[in-house]
Amino acid sequence: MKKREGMIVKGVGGFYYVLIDGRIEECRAKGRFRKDGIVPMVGDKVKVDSERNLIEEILPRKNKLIRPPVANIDYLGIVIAPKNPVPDYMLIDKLIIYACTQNIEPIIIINKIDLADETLIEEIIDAYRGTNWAIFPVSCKDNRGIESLAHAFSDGIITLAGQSGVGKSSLLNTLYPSLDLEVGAISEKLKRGRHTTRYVELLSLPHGGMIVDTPGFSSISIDRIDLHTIKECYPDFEEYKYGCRFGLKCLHKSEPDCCVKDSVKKGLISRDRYDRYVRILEEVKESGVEYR
Ligand SMILES: Nc1nc2c(ncn2[C@@H]2O[C@H](COP(=O)(O)OP(=O)(O)O)[C@@H](O)[C@H]2O)c(=O)[nH]1
Ligand SMILES: [Mg+2]
Ligand SMILES: [Zn+2]
Repeated sequence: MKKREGMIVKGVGGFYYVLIDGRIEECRAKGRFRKDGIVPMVGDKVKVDSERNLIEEILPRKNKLIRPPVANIDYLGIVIAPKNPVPDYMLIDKLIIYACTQNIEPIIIINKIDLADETLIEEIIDAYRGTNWAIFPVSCKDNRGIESLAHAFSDGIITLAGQSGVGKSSLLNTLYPSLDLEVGAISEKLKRGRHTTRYVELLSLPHGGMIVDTPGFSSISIDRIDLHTIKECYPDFEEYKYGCRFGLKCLHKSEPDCCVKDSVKKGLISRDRYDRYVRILEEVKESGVEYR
């Protein structure tokens, strides 16, 4: 029996559309899955019996998101606008933490650069420079930066997240013009109601890479994350953490002789990023989850 490997790009009414060798094949899942409680997801890498168009096996998942319901996401495009709306930095930092804990690489996308002057954009870049993650200033209005952004995830699957109004739908339309999503003031809720028959789909882009055809979360709760895990999501602290008196046990919060705190004082780590880090630790602690 001939088995080939592919990826589910869409699932509708019991049919799965599997991308195999550059072609999309309509498949069903083998009956056994239902008995075992296995539900194939968009993004799943699968083995297909191509004579019977049957999904025989789902390969281990790297991660599994709920909103949007997609597996094996490689990149989270965190969309920010310099203004209209002003950045919600707490949300941005929480999205970053969420991405890291799911084994997803954050890509910071500053959209609407046509609306702001250099200094405002530099301010946002500065806050995240120390993380070494890719930061892309773009504009859906004049297409600046779009090409380089598209290249950044040409080896994987990306999904977009960020505040309402930052331009997630516009960005999707810019990257994949035939998608033609509604843009503007219509609330996400209203939209969802109207598009009850729409299913999440992975779109293949001309530069390579795939994008989830609907924006993901615009809010996030990270209550259930261990405080030390949160700490690990700050590559901007990385270089300094070995200098703390309590070594790797240091949360960089109220411990004495903390090299991370000293580095904030010296201006080597963004003060705002650090202050928000402490607020996030407090919030998570208040939610009642104890740390080790
Ligand atoms: N000036 C400017 N406006 C933009 C840009 N991208 C999106 N917009 C506008 O911002 C508003 C919100 O965009 P939308 O894509 O619906 O944001 P979403 O809520 O994140 O999906 C719309 O009025 C868009 O036309 C951009 O690059 N520049
Ligand atoms: Mg939208
Ligand atoms: Zn420390």
